[in-house]
Amino acid sequence: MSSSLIAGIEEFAMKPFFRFSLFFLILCCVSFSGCRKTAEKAPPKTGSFILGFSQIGSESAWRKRNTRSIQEAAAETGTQLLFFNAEQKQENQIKAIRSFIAYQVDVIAFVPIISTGWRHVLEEARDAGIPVLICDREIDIRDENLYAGYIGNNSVQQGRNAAEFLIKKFTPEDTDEPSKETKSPSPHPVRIVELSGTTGSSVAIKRAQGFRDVLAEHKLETTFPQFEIIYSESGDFLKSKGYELMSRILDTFDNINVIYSHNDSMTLGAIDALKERGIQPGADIVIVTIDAEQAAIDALKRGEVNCVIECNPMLGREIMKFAGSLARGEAIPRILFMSEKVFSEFDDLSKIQPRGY
Ligand code: GYE
Repeated sequence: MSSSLIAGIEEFAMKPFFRFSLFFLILCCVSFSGCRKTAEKAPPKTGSFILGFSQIGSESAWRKRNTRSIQEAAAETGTQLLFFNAEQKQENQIKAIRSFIAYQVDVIAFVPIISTGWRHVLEEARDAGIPVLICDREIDIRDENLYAGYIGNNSVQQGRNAAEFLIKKFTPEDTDEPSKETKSPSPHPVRIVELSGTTGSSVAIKRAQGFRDVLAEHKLETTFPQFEIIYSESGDFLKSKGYELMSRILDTFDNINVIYSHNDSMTLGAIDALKERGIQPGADIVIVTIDAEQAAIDALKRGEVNCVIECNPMLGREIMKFAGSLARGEAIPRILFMSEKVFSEFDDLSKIQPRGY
């Protein structure tokens, strides 16, 4: 093993959660040293393969369920899983991918915390003949041949679904039933604040884009209701930052009609900030949130949230299936979007199954 690689491993192995891996990695390299792979490495014989997986962290209940889904699927399929938690740092992901290359895994899979900065390490994986699977979040890269495929969520559609709910929510129902209250159209635009996800992540970028696309399309079609995004800032998908951000927004802006939050963790923090000020979430301010954690569904049932857009964390089985194909040298689809639902106050909420996260 080259001295620079050992130096690299020693450097990150001094990190608390990588210390164990240095021992494990050296142990494995010694035991596997005789089976060095080259760029033309032969796919493993039938049976188990070795998958190196770099996970972002544990920032939300959604992420923790995503991690469990991957670990459960590896156990179910007998896949040898090298799993590294990057604790929200891209540099830790890059180091983990380099250690997977050094260990000569059969397949690498990772959730790119942000969409840029991956070209060099993906070129190293290509040169080592190791296929790469992108999971959950997407990357922005010129040479798309540097990865085999993407499994995850359609974040643009999630943003579109959020805006489509708001248009339905704020458009008066024409009704011929005198008993039904007809909403009197307000002359003012609906004022929206957006709690955005991690800056630079494909999920935050695309959830924002899909949301804005639908509002812009709506504006072209009709003059009412109009929507205005008065403020947007990242809460990094964290409950604590959702609380802090919403507190600051409430101190700064009046007349907020809607909170559009890129994930439930930030939403739950924002709800705490609203309640501290005597503001009734879901009534005084309409709330649309993404993920569909149990806590958000429970808030929907209490009327504290108005719409929950599902983002499916259960990627494990598809990841193992596609990684197995790659390990055998077989092609996989370039993109696999998971199926996702929308839950809102317009639905029969009693039919929602327990979420499991
Ligand atoms: O919405 C959020 C997590 O990448 C789709 O990341 C995922 C997002 C999810 O922190 O809860």
